[in-house]
Amino acid sequence: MSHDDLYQRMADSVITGEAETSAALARQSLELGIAPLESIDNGFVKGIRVVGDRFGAGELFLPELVMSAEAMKAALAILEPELAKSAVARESQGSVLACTVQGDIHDIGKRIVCTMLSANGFTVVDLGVNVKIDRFVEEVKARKPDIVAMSALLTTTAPNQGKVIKLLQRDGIRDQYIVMVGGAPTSLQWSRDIGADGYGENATEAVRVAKELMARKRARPAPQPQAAAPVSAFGDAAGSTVAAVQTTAD
Ligand code: B12
Repeated sequence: MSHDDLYQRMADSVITGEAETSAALARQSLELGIAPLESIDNGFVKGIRVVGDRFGAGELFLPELVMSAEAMKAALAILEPELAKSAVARESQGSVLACTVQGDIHDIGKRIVCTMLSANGFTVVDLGVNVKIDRFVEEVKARKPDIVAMSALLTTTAPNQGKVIKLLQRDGIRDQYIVMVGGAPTSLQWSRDIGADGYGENATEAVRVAKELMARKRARPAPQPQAAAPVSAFGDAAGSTVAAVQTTAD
């Protein structure tokens, strides 16, 4: 079977919501030496996008959406540990505090982003999904990450990314953090409109943008005392794992 055929079968397994098949295909791809992110992007994500479009068009309903999401997650359960393993021990690239914003329970894409950031040397703390705006701001203040990363998949919840930024501005600490946003309803223009520093269309872009913004931050003159919190405050500087602090907030 060619790689393209395999990718097509991966997409089909998500479309039909066959979790066991998705997991088996994920395993097969690893045996064939295919990079996990290739399988995710060329196979499984293509399938879940088709499902999303059909759901949006009223051709599929919530139970089917849920089954497809389960199939996607079954594949990721096999692939994510391999993604994380691709990490090369190196100096930490910086610390990231991530969440899916209040009102939103989508986390598949955010998890891929967090895993990829971690695999690329960032120390990531993922607060999970549906994280209340106020709580997230409090966590930012307490943990003082280099990067604040917010995911939103619903047009109704994407504005919560902007609300977090507004609260950081209100408290006079906005400039201490790099703010990155992503998720299907967001865009580069959206990130600019709400005053974020960066946007990533996918996990590869998220890593590229995060590294670029960190390089800019490091090139800046001496930061304010609060912003100078050491990355090691987040734990292991190798940053090889994503610390899932809490998976679901109220
Ligand atoms: C799977 C899915 C679900 C699953 C989620 C499972 C889970 N654990 O995540 C379930 C079944 C639970 C679900 C529920 C719902 N869903 Co839904 N869902 C989807 C679907 C099909 C795929 C999302 C996904 O996982 N994509 C694959 C990943 C890899 O892509 P991604 O999330 O976009 O992430 C990538 C990038 O965006 C980026 N990225 C993501 N986050 C971040 C963050 C940062 C900082 C950066 C830099 C980058 C970045 O990198 C990621 C990796 O490449 C989308 C359709 C779509 N096209 O998005 C609908 C979709 C998002 N859902 C939709 C809806 C309506 C709902 C429900 C309201 C349905 C309902 N009636 O209950 C509920 C929402 C409940 C809630 N309060 O959140 C709509 C939203 C419509 C809108 N305009 O707002 C969509 C668009 C479907 C549609 N076409 O109508 N859903």
